[in-house]
Amino acid sequence: MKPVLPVMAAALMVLDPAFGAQAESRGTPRPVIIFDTDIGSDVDDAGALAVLHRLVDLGEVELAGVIFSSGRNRFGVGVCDAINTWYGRGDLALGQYARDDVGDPQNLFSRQIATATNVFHHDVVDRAPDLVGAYKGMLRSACERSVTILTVGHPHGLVWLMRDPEGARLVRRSVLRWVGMATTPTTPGRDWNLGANGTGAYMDELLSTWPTEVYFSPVGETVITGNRKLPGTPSNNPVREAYRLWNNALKKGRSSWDQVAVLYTARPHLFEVQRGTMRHTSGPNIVWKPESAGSKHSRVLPKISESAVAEMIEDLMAQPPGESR
Ligand SMILES: [Ca+2]
Repeated sequence: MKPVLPVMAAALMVLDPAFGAQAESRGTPRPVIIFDTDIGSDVDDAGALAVLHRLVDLGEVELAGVIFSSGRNRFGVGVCDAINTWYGRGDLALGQYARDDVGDPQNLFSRQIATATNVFHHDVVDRAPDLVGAYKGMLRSACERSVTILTVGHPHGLVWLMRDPEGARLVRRSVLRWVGMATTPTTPGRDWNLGANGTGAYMDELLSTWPTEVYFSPVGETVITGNRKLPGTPSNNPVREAYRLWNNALKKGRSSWDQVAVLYTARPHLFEVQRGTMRHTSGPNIVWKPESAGSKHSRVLPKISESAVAEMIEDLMAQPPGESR
């Protein structure tokens, strides 16, 4: 997890000793994000981590650490380390799911990037600490109710965290909200993140025990990014390489579900919030019930056009690391 540019990395360290202690000039606390991803199944996770790092560069969020949630292709954590290193944050805390009951085993870019340590100058290939311990370490360092847990993959790690007595205490103390990328079908439908690849077995427990407000972000399928400005970035940018390897997305572009969820955490004024209830029905299927009284669930929908969202995401994905503008 070594930083590739140690001097730049030191200059970029904007994290306080206690995450969340720093505030923006207008007095609003800067969101402290734990990014939980199933990177590898799709490439929008790579774009989302890029957007997140840029938002840290711009001073809009803090990033406490990265969790890789799939147990079936262990190279995803190495891709996370490569991207963190590209952005000068190669020493960022990492966690990884230790079991293999959840996840997508297919390999489209993870192994290629994770093992190319000579190209991307990272040092984690396929091993990181267990995610429960990693989550607890990040939450211990955080101020009260300062943390946004942002899941852009299967969120079963939150179940394991809540089953751990100290983990549950830390969630109640430190976590402000959970933002999750998930579809919100009004008749029962299959969902990749909350239902598929073994995750459905955890959803009843998670949705009934999770103690904070939850914001589900369903938009992104028709927000196409990765094919306009990202191709102009250096060939040793691991995000560019992920898009090149994933079904030639560097030319074709790819949906941006995960980047839209990131955008909500930093720029909520661009989104409309609708109250409702998410329920797991059976197997990989979930259903969204709008306007449920007393619910802690909401869904977030961009108020600006999809083309404007795509342009904003493409800019953030393609801007060079470390520049504040
Ligand atoms: Ca994802």
